[in-house]
Amino acid sequence: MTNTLPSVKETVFQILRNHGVDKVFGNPGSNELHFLRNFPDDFEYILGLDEGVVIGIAEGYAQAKGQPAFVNLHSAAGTGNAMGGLTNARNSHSPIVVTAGQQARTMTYADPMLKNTDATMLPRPLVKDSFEPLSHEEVPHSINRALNSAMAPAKGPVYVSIPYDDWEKTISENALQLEKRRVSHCGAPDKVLLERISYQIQAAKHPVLVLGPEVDGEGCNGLVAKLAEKLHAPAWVAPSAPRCPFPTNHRCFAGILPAGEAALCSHLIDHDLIIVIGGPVFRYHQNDPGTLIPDQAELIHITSDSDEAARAPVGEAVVGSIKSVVAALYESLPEKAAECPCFQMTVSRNIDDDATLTPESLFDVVNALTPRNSIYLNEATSTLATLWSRVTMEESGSYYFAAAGGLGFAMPAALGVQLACPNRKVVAFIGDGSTHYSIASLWTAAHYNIPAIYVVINNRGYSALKWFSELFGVDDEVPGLTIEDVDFVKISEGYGVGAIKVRTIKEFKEHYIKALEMSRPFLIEVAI
Ligand code: TZD
Repeated sequence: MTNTLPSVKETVFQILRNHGVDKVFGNPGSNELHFLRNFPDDFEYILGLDEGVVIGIAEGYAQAKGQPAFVNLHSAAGTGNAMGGLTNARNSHSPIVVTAGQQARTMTYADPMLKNTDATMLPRPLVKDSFEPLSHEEVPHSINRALNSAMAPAKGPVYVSIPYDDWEKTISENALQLEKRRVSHCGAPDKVLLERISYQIQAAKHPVLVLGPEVDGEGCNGLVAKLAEKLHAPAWVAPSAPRCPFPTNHRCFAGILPAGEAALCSHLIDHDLIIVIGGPVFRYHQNDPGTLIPDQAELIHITSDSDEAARAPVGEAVVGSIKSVVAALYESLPEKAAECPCFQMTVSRNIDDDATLTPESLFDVVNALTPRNSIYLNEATSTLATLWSRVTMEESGSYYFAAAGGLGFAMPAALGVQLACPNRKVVAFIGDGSTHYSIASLWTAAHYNIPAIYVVINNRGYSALKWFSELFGVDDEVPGLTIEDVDFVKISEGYGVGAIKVRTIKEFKEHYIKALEMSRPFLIEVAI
């Protein structure tokens, strides 16, 4: 028997240490103050000024670090503000534990202010699981379970609502066991299954790879590059991919697939076997009805996400560790005698000082000046294809994009990514429209001196929606797609982040080079 048992709070911090967590991303309210009181010295509290910022920072951190991010929000209202971010976090498989303070147990009967009614229901279906402990003794169990569940394949956010009068109470002795628990995931691919798939791949005349974000999440970029080379197969990035799963300067890199049925299928028309690894089949955006895959083609889907496999409309799925499956497949395949052809598109670049500033020339300059292992985020929505065709991304964890298309991701996620990767440069491209959704990220950047570079591409409106309006044939009829007269330099400086507005390539180069050398955040507004 232990004489003095620790408090719920002490035990929870021990559990967090055991999971490698040393940061709490949050925005507090009265329900959270008991948790934050006497905050331990070996933890850092990162304040976001609204919950969209908090969840975005946590998402960037969790993805880049590959470890759980721990979030503390204020009851139902704080959770509500975080929901847009949770749509992205769920789709990007980000392991985030979102805690929210509940009113005191002794008071919830009266429906007081800031009670989180039906707390476990509120964040669904945007979380993998959701708990509200029935007693204070259960709090450490719920947090431990949430951490383990968030990290279990397929990873994702998990929610825990905690009454604030639980934190200072004493745990039950058995909860001490939680402080040293560990859950590991493994699983070798089944031999017979592997042989069959390998045989099918070897029999294909023109295989093609389609790679999703999980390849990057598992750090298998190099492995799939070797697989593509061995197969002499072009490697496409899956439509709407929120991460970069393949080195974009590799001879097998074919580009990013369009996000509509017909257009996507037309890119795969010459292939008899489509091997999809680490992503859904397929994540479309625009309604472009068509055949799913070419008539003569078969499809093999390798994923760790059983739901992804269950809902795919075509092909055979293998659910398991994509790293193990791809490694085993690679080993099983024979080398080809001939040299692997080059599938890369060539682009003509323009980085002359006198050239006009366009998304193309902007990305060309960025590509020429930025260190190779840098990390990019993109939320300048009409420039996505341009970035993919012009910017070299070689290493794992080089690119992040809002996985559900919810704007307000890149401003805060850039900070989380930079916190997780202090030795890599982080550059976030944000459209002038998107910048507003999590603009208060600038305060966190300044306050904690997180040296991300923001490039605000200001085309005075919602260009991507203008493109969609043309696609839908409604371009003369839609209001609200133009935004004028916003001064991002003033806004940025108001939050404490230095900023400059540029109009020419020459000016951009000058200030971008300076920003790359800085050890503090900086914002460059680019008038396009
Ligand atoms: N609100 C949220 C939270 N997410 C969204 N995706 C949208 C609204 C709708 N939306 C898009 O899907 S793209 C876009 C909006 C408003 C325009 C973004 O404008 P921008 O970039 O200036 O950031 P572009 O390059 O001008 O499109």
